[in-house]
Amino acid sequence: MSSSLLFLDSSTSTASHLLPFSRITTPFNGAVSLRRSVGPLNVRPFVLSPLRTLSVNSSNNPSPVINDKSGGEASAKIIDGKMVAKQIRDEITAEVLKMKEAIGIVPGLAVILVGDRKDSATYVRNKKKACESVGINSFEVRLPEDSTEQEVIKFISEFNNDPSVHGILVQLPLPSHMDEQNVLNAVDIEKDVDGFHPLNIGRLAMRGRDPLFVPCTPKGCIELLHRYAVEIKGKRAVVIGRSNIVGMPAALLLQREDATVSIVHSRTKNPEEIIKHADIIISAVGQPNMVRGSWLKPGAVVIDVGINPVEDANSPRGYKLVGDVCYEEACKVASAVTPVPGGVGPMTIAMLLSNTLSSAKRTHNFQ
Ligand code: NAP
Ligand code: L37
Repeated sequence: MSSSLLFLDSSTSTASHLLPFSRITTPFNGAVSLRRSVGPLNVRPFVLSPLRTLSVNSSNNPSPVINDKSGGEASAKIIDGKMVAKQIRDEITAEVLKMKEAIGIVPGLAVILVGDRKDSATYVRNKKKACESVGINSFEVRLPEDSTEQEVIKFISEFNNDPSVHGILVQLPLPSHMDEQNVLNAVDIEKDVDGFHPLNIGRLAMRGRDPLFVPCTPKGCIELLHRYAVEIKGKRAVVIGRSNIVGMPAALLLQREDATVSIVHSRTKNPEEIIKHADIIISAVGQPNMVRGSWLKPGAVVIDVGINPVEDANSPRGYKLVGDVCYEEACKVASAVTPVPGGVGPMTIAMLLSNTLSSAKRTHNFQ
């Protein structure tokens, strides 16, 4: 079976930035978490909003700006994942450079892509580009659809033993003839930057334990809530979807942040009744515009993970991407909403870079 080791990119950025965020250490063993205060958020006065208004702590950096793309009556704030992700990448760029200069180590991320799903190929390409932009080395293995599980595991083992690789990501979904569990179990837990190893997920679920890595998409959702100063503690949160890669870890994370969490899935009866009580909604379903404005509690904060292509004759690609939540309607009811694209997607990639950097730091005991 042929396989190709496609690239090794060792470019590093020399840019040094004024850092917009105060860095704090998360409970997750030193994983980089970048928080800033945001505000004021200009919430509608009649809406009981979960958003707290905090003062901006840096005048030379824009606060995550609140654009109103929806016109008319809409009043929700737009949670700008694209902009926040850029700020995080700038911070990571500076940290990567600092580490290289201090100890000569450059973090490395290996990505394994099996088959030729177009969406997966796009995300992997974006991950490679993001690595380049912050100076992280990237390694990519592309394997044909009909590869065997053993072939995938062979590459994982090589990356497990390669000291220049600090993070290994197997892009999901794998072809249906492979046992996902066998493949994910083969990733060294110390390099499991996707956080999908059962040991990492198990630790995420247990009180008093910390995973080495938190899955990138849910971590990106929580990071957006933090950066927009959305209080989570004591709030009612609903996660729509219970997949291993998004819904389930998102619910665990919200619970760790002291939200009261309900999970809605395909067998839930009357989902709108449950969703209507939520202060915070994270939707990861994969159904375009499923969540209607009338399902939302006024002032709720909506994090829309869904990425759904729908036909669009006006787009050069012939389709456009929409979320799980009807954006125009949500903008009229919610206090803050993530757009699709430009919301959670770019944060997923930023969190992957953050996990890779913290892995390299942990391995080399570099603060
Ligand atoms: P998935 O594995 O297909 O899981 C979908 C979940 O939604 C399942 O738990 C399913 O319930 C539930 N569901 C399906 N139809 C439903 C309905 N009508 N009502 C309530 N729940 C329903 O999908 P995923 O991997 O979690 O991805 C979900 C979406 O997020 C997709 O659009 C994907 O493209 C997107 N995504 C985005 C990012 C990002 O970075 N923005 C990252 C990953 C995924 P059951 O468990 O009962 O089947
Ligand atoms: N870490 N992420 C990890 N591991 C996996 O196995 N499947 C998977 C995964 N998912 C993933 O990478 N999702 C994802 C989805 C969207 C983007 C990035 C990653 C993204 O960049 N979305 C852009 C739009 C991209 C486009 O135009 O096609 C956005 O703005 O939402």
